[in-house]
Amino acid sequence: MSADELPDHLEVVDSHTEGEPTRVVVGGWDEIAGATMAERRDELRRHHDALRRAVVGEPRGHEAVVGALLTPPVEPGSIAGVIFFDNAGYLGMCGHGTIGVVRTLDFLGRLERSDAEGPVASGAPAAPAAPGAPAAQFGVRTVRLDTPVGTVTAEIPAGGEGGAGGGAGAGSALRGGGEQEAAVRDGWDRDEGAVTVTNVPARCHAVDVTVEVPWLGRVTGDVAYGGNWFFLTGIGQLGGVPLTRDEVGALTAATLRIRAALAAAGITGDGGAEIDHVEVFGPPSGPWASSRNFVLCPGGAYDRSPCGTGTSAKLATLYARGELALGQRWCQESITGGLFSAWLTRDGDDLVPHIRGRAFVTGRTTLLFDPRDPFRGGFPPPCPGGRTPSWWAPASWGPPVPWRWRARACASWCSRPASPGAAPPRRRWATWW
Ligand code: PYC
Repeated sequence: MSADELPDHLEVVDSHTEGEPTRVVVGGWDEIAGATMAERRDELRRHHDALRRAVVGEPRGHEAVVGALLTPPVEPGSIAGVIFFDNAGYLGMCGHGTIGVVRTLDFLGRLERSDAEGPVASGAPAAPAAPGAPAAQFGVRTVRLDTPVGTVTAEIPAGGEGGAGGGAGAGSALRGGGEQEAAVRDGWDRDEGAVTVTNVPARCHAVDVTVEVPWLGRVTGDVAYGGNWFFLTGIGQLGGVPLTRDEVGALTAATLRIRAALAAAGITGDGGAEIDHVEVFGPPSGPWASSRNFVLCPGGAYDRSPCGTGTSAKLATLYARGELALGQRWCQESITGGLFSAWLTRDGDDLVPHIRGRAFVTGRTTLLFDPRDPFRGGFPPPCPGGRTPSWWAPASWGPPVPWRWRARACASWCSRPASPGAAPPRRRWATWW
């Protein structure tokens, strides 16, 4: 599909989950061909990629937005299929996005409808026992969603009002101001507005993998899967940069270098899968959390939430190291202060992560695609290599990155086919610099 074939308009609902935005397409997008969710994702990638860029990319979106396209389900008992996408491409799974989708469906009243229709939600398995589970009187609706990497389950309290479009009411801990702060620090995850996702199984692929990274030196971390592939390392490996939001530029620069070095060294997940997320962990900002993280996403943006698939991968590495027991709660804080509460259960040989967090609907919008608009199909995201000027790097990382090194990294990042008539990527970025 080219930008010329975009629809006139699309209906979307925007939300954020612990700070990270999700844009769910709820109308105007035709059904995608394919018998499985993986086939539908591939169909989207091959023939409808202009829609992805138009929905999440600038000028309508921005680098952090994750889009979600709903499809009919492919598995019995599921209410829908969902394909997640971002500024760089398509995600296997997305934890914050699933919480956003479920909150959005609740906001639209579609969970009630599926309850009433019977087989959809009622076919779902019983909720797993959870540390800090919501109070029983709220009741729990369980819904299943099919993704390209498997079916996930989400629980949302019936009548939960905390994060829905109607806002917070009496009894909610999400009232803002001092009360919100108290809730965040004192059992916020028991709030009736929180959504719990039971993710696809997570696994630790390799521990203590060392890679040589330009200007950082040797960096050691673990490789794990939580619905996407991650390299997980400690902030101590990054030459003294603090794990704070003020240092997002330096953290982005460092993690981009780590990711490029992993690819150059041939370090992958199972079957040569690309490691497209890098996670850095450090101490939390207070006793309410177990750890704080910074997560580099595939398109070079950082996750404003603690990253659901990244937290799942973290649980698998902690378990592999004997540092987390089944059912033990891990509270992951993000660089922005967003929080996920998480724990593992076992299903046969599978380690199953559970992630609980809150989403808030922020808008309900009709996106318009004016045929006269030259940017109606968006434009490609800026090259992440272009987001790492050398002045972001602390002096301890060594001399400024030479132009030629950056040009090489950009050229490999920008290997996507250029649109007809566009300058070749390398020349484009070289000109930009
Ligand atoms: O929450 O899994 C997640 C996620 C992946 C990328 C952005 N968020």
